[in-house]
Amino acid sequence: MIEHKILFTGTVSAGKTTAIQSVSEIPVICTDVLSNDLTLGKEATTVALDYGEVSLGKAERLRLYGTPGQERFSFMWDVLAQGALGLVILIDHTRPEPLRDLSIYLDHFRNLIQKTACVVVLSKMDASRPPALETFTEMMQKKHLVYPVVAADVRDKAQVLWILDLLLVQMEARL
Ligand SMILES: Nc1nc2c(ncn2[C@@H]2O[C@H](COP(=O)(O)OP(=O)(O)O)[C@@H](O)[C@H]2O)c(=O)[nH]1
Ligand SMILES: [Mg+2]
Repeated sequence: MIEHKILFTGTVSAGKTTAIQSVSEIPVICTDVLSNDLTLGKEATTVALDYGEVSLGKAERLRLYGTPGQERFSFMWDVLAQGALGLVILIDHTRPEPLRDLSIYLDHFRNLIQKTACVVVLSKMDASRPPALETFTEMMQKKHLVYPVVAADVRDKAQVLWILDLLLVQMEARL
């Protein structure tokens, strides 16, 4: 059995826990706690990690880890990044500065991304509302990071499998 560790990161409420729950074949281990931080706009937030698993055929399994969103838990980001073979960055497009959000994760995980694979996912996106998807791609090109940027609804299992496929294609290209 070949196993790959995949890490989901990104802003609070972008859908990290949801994405892992959408595809996991085991009950997701989730460390959400009730939050007293009303600015987050939701009652529960992840403080340590999420964990789920999905198998690809008989010989391969992905171990899916989700980071906490809040930057004050960023010490966990580095712990969780160890040994990861790919990174999914989820950006909630409805937040005030989604480009700035993306920049924070790209900068923080730059070493991991350059050694492995990355997909940027814009969640909750309404295509009529700026910034356009191309703006995110252009920002990454300026940082010399050439990775797919897609809009997706991670509540949908098929779309999360597609995101994982976009990562696996890059991983295979590196072998
Ligand atoms: N419209 C939309 N809502 C989403 C999407 N992903 C997650 N949500 C909702 O956003 C909320 C926060 O999701 P959650 O997975 O807890 O975010 P996390 O903080 O990144 O783990 C939940 O109510 C989800 O149902 C998405 O792709 N589109
Ligand atoms: Mg979460």
